[in-house]
Amino acid sequence: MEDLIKQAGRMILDGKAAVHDKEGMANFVTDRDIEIQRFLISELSSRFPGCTFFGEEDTEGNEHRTSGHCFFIDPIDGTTNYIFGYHHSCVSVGESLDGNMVAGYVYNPFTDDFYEAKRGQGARLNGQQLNLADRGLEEGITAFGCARYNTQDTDAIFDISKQLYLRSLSLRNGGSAALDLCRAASGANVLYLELMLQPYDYAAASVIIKEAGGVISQINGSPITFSTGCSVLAGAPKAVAEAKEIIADYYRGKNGL
Ligand code: 2AM
Ligand code: CA
Repeated sequence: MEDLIKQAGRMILDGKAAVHDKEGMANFVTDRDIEIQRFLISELSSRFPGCTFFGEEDTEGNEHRTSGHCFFIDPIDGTTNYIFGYHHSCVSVGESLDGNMVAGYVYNPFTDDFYEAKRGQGARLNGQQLNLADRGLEEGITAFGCARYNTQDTDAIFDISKQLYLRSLSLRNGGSAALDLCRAASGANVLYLELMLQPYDYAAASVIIKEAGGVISQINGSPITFSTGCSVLAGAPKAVAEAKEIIADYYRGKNGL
C-alpha cells in the first residue's frame, strides 16, 4: 500500500491542472483530483477484487457497499491549497471492513510524510511509531477547519475557535483536514476541530489518531460516522475534554446543540 499511496500522492506534484466548480461556495475539483481517484480505483480494484469505493469525486467505479471491503478515497485533501500553490495537500485512503475502519494511509508529497495505521497495530509516521503525549490545550497548538461550503456554521466555528485560541499556545487553519488530524496524531497539533466534514476527509486519519493514542468523535461526543458527514473533534484526550466544555458552553448560550 505504501508504494501505491506514495505514487498517487506524487501525482499532486505534477503541476497545475484545470479547475472546475462543484456545488456550493468555493467548492472546487481539478483534473488532478479526478486523475488520482481514477488511478487509485483502478489499482485497488485489481489488487482487491470485489472491493468498493467511497471517493470524493464523481468517477467511474465510485460506488460503495456498507458491507465488505471498502476504500474511502480523498485524492487531494486540501484542493484549494493545491490550486493556489500552498504546498500543503495530501492523498488520503481509509480502508473499511463491514463498516469498521481498519486502516488508514495519508501521504503529503510536499514533505514526503507518510502516515499509516492498522487497527490494533499502532500508527507510524515515516516508519516511526506515534505515541501521543496526553496534553491540555494550554500545552499545544490548536487547529481548526472552516470549509467555505459550510456557510451555516461560520459564527460557531469562529466563536469557538476564539475561545480555543485564548486557551492554547496558538491557532492554525491548515486547509487539509486529513493533515491536521495526522498532525494531531503526531503531537504537532494538540487539537483539531471542524464542524462539518465528509467521511473521505477523516476516514484514514481517524484510524491514525486512534492508534497513536488520541481520541476522535463528533463535537457532542458521539462516534464519527462513515455513512454520512459529521463534525470532527480530535486530539489528545485532555485537550479534547477541555474543548468539549468550551463547545458545550457556546451552544448552551445558543440554546443547545
Ligand atoms: P478538500 O480539500 O478535499 O475539499 C478544509 O476545511 C477541509 O474541508 C479540507 O479537508 C477540505 O477537503 C474539506 N472540504 C472543503 N470543501 C468540502 C466539501 N464540499 N465536501 C467535503 N469536504 C470539504
Ligand atoms: Ca478532496
